[in-house]
Amino acid sequence: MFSSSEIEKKWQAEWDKAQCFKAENNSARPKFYSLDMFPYPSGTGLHIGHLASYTPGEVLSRMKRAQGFNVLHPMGFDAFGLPAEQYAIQTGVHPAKTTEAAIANFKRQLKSFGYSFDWNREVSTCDPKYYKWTQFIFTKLFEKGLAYQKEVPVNWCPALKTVLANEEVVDGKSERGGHPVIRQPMKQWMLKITDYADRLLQDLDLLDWPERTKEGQRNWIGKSVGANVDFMLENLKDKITVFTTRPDTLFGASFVVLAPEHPLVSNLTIPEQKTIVENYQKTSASKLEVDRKAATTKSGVFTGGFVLHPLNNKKIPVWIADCVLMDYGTGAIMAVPGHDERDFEFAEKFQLPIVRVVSGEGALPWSGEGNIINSEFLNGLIVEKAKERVIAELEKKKLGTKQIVFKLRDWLFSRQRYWGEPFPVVHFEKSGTKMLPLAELPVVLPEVVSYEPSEKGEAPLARNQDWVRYASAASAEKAWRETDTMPGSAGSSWYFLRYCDPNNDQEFCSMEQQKYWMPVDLYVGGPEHTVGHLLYARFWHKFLFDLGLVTTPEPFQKLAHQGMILGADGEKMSKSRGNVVNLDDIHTEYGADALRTFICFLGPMDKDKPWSANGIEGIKRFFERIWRLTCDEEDKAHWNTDALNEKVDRVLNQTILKVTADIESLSHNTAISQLMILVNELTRENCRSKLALVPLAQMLMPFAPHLAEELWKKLNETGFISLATWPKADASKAVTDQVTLGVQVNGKLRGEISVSLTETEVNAVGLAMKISAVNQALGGKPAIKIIYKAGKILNMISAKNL
Ligand code: ANZ
Repeated sequence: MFSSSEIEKKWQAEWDKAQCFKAENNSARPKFYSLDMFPYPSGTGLHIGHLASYTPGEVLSRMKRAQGFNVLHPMGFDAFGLPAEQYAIQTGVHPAKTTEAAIANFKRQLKSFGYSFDWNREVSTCDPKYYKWTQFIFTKLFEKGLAYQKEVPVNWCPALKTVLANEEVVDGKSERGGHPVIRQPMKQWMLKITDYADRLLQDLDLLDWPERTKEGQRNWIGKSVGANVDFMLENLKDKITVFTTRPDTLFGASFVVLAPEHPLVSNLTIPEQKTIVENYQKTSASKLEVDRKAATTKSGVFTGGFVLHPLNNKKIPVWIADCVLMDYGTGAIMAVPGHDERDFEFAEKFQLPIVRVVSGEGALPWSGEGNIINSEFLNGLIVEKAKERVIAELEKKKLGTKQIVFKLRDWLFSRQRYWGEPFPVVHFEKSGTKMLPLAELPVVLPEVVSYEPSEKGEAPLARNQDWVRYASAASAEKAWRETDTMPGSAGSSWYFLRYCDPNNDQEFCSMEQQKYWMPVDLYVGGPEHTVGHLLYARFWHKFLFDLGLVTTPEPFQKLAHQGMILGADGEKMSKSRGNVVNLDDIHTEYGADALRTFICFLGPMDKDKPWSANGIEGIKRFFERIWRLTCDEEDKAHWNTDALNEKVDRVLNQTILKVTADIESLSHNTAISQLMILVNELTRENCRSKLALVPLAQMLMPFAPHLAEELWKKLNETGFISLATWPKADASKAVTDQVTLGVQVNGKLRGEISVSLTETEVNAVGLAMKISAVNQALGGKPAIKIIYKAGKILNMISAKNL
């Protein structure tokens, strides 16, 4: 028997030596760009989830290479991040050191699984040669007005001493570590992703992505079509503008609600209500936005002030409530309790009027279709028509306009951390904030004495005053460098471009290389990146596209997600549950090929699947059977060159067709099942012909490349199986004249027979009678009438039924 550890090492060294997986620039061959989400190189090394993520793209890459494509299958490291920094804070070891060691370990591990990555193109986001270009892209964003600084209430985590993005906060706690997070105003760098909201939404239609992922981005971008409507204050000077998606219900508006931070609150509040209002404002300021959105019980207070309804001038009371968010729409709403559930609850609680303005079968609050009632000139119209009509009227009176609003917020882009890209920014005492020119990039991350932010939340870089003070020959003006760093998602927003041209020191990626390699043909990674990385990368790409710096409007043409590998108990793997599978142990026990193949065989790639030790044993036995077809007990080759019999030839051709199509559609589990059918057939027919064993080994290659190379050798083939031309099926040989025919007795299905399309009636009936259910239904007697059409129908009628 072959020893997996021996053959793994041997072939990995040979592939390396021959540079089998090197992607060629300037090739005349068609390209295939297969991308995986690059890992954060954590100190704990690779786990089985990484394998689940990297194996699908690997299998397809290997087949594409064999099919003659010039395959770009790169790997790199998303190397800035919190764990290395936290470790540095605890131990004083520079994060660059721990990161370097972790990368070396990851690389060794990835290689040990036989992945066909082109390591010549490795990138690491913490490498100054790489982040020079991350900084460059930032300077472009600033030049185009898409990067700006703003005092914003941010999610501040006192324990981590850093600001977190909304996506990094789960239920009011930090995603990493679960520490409490509070709201606090701070000056931050922001990126105007909102300028791209419409295009990010529309271009989703161009992409071959899972529908749920597109839907996730659509909801996150959250486009709402409606109207801004003005309600004048009683002084007739100021006005409150509300945003509503239901202008048709304007006559049902019985009160107006402002966000507690709304600038007109103090204006409207009457002296008697002042203390109540101010206290309410204080409590809501301390709350997180997520909590305000999720609050189940409605709270709010009356300002004592009133506004005028824009169409009938009725007086309407103005309230404040923290369920109205200041940074959505206009920070003010008209409440229509008859047709909005939240407003209904609010009106019931505070005993405010509830008016029905849309007819319909259901009770209030009614959000369905209907005709407008109690609404003057709108009466009788359906909802859609009434929306148009009311907007036209408001526009005429200059009291409202059609309005489109997005949920998407600008991207909070600065962190008060050490281990990230420094900004290419200098603040001049008089002339303001400026970007450094490309010639002064990269701004290399300076050394610091302590990696911890100060108690005030000042970034660690601020402690290296020598570095902070900026001196230039060009100007004597006092100037300071920016001391915040960029978030983790900066470097990962463009790394796929760098792989196309990793050593270019003039440009982040030449147009020539992009024209050939982009867009990515298959991107595989976890669904958890839907509204983070996958949206940010699309935004940067569109921005660069507008500058004429990239060749495609979208970076990732096709996207697939891998499911999770669960513990054997069907639960998520976790240390506390004790159901974690140790990758090193199973690698030693079963080998890389068995692991790769088993991961593919577990089930559909996008589903979560439990680990099973029995299952992987089954894969090992499957390998042994293939080995035995090729070699004898002494591991000597014992194949022949006999012609294939018709049946074997048919199954072989069927297998080539199915495996090729299944790998293409990432249906790897069914491809492996078909290979098992072929192996069964060869075993049953005792077929050891090279004519079948060679294509079998080739189809095994994407899954189990080391074993496949070994078989290739045993079959006396030359070169690498990894590079050999993919087998072609003869489709005419794959068709079978066998059909499965249902057998009916008195019109009721009782069994099935497998017959040729031209089978005679006598033979078909003979076969049918061997089925005991058929025999029983006929009462053990011959049928007295038979309806038979070859390949179509067999119905036998018993005596009683005539
Ligand atoms: C009146 C109305 C009547 C509304 C009705 C809805 C139903 P989406 O679809 O999520 O965009 N709204 C507007 N700005 C808000 C803010 N800053 N904070 C909280 N709620 C806000 O929701 C739009 C609707 O949410 C708007 O339409 C408004 O309530 C409310 F039968 O106006 B509607």
